[in-house]
Amino acid sequence: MIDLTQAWKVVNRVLKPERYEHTVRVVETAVQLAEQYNADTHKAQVASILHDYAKYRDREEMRRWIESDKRLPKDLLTYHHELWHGPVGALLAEKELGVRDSDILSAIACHTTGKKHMKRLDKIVFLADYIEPGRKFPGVEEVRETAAQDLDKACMQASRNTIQFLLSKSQTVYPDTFHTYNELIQRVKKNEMEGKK
Ligand code: DGI
Ligand code: FE
Ligand code: FE
Repeated sequence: MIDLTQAWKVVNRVLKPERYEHTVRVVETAVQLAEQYNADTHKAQVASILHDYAKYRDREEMRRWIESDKRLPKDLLTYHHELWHGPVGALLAEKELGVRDSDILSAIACHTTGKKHMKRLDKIVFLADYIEPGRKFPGVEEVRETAAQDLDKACMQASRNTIQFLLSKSQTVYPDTFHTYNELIQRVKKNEMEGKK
């Protein structure tokens, strides 16, 4: 499997400088979250270094990968192409870079939208991409504060903010984005109810 030095070299080659800088901040944030929430810091590094690996792939190439690889959900094609780089990035990390670890591939694949039943590493990369210090989304400061306390709640807030943003622009929302929010808001409410008992 690719080592960290090789992974950094690869993304340094394929990403524009500002996207590479974003990646550096995502990795720093992901490592902090992994330490805080007892996740595998090595896997968190590999997944976050590679999370935007396919960001600058040609759109038609990504379309062909989605059409031809049976593991990729076809419904992606009917949603915004901005959503394609995660799932395609995971596929290409496996094919081109030899990444075999299913936790890492999953975290790369779902970093933009989240999904149902996210594992700890999925949440860490999803959240690190949202709260890295260069992000200026409305409401991001609240999510940063929550991230210090409650991983599920912070991911819920990130997906809620993204959905609100997309609705305010009359954009479509990919089902996995809703699944992330729905599952986590239920869990957060349940935890808060139990906390009051
Ligand atoms: O690749 P990055 O820019 O670092 O961040 P990202 O992978 O989270 O992609 C962010 C973009 O994806 C952002 O403009 C919001 C958009 N997005 C997230 N979920 C959805 C979505 N866009 C649509 N149309 N539908 C979604 O469900
Ligand atoms: Fe991304
Ligand atoms: Fe990113």
